[in-house]
Amino acid sequence: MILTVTLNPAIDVRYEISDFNIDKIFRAKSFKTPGGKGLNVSRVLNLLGNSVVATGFLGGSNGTWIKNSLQNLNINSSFIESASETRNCIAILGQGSQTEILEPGAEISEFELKKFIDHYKNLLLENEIICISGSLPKGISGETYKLLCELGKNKKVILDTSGTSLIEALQGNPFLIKPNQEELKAILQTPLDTQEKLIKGALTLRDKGAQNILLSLGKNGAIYIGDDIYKIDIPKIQVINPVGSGDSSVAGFAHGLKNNLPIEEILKYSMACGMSNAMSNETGFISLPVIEELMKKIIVKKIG
Ligand code: TA6
Repeated sequence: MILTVTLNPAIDVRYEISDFNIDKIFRAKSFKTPGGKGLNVSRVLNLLGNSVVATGFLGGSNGTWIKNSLQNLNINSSFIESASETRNCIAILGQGSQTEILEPGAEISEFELKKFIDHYKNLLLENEIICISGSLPKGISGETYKLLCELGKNKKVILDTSGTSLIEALQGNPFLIKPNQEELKAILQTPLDTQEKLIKGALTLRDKGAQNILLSLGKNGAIYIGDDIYKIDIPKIQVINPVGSGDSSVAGFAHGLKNNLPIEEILKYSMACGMSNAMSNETGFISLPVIEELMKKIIVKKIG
């Protein structure tokens, strides 16, 4: 099975408001999904036919709602209960634009964290691929991600987080990190306006401990730095909802890894899942026929 870790899950509430603007009142229907990055990864992995177990913290009535929703989706969950309520995250989708409002999340006590670490050690015994995603809840430092990576050092740990949580976790030697261009720019505090600068910048994260790097470049595809360096070119698509595309691309990568595919195929899966999510209204959702079509149009070139 593949283990997904979401320490700061959320109920993702989506509003589709085509003429959204500030300073106005809108009446809109809400769509809810179990969210936080790792739960989007879980849902896409499940749609790709993988067995997944989702872990992290859940609390209060929002926590119960997420647990029940995962059960309805046939996704195994094994969360630690927190005394503090799980958050809501809001996404407002306009025409080709999105506004996100992300709550900070539950406060996790030292006791709850210790309980989780013991639980995680047990879950590691049964899972080879570990996807750790998202922000950290209050009460948990970046050191925690470093520890989770270290504990999983004999496994393949995919870590998708940003800022200081990412920097601190690099010493734990995650198998893969997946920053986007903006996140890399924020970390390095330098303009990254050429492919050469992007590769050089990403390589500094490898020097800090990441084993492999998938640098996403939005509509310009991605650069992968592993044993070799690859540029991935993607076809133009009509974006409907980009929320969860990064998470879907993590799921695509983990799926390829799980099935021992060659790296070129893994990268194609990763991109196709991200794009399929962006082409759908739903967050953390993919369509298998769409993926099949997209895979034919993605070009993976070895550039170094
Ligand atoms: O990637 C989109 C999304 O996963 C939403 O589902 C929302 O829950 C949010 O990001 C959470 O991100 P965070 O970085 O705060 O954990």
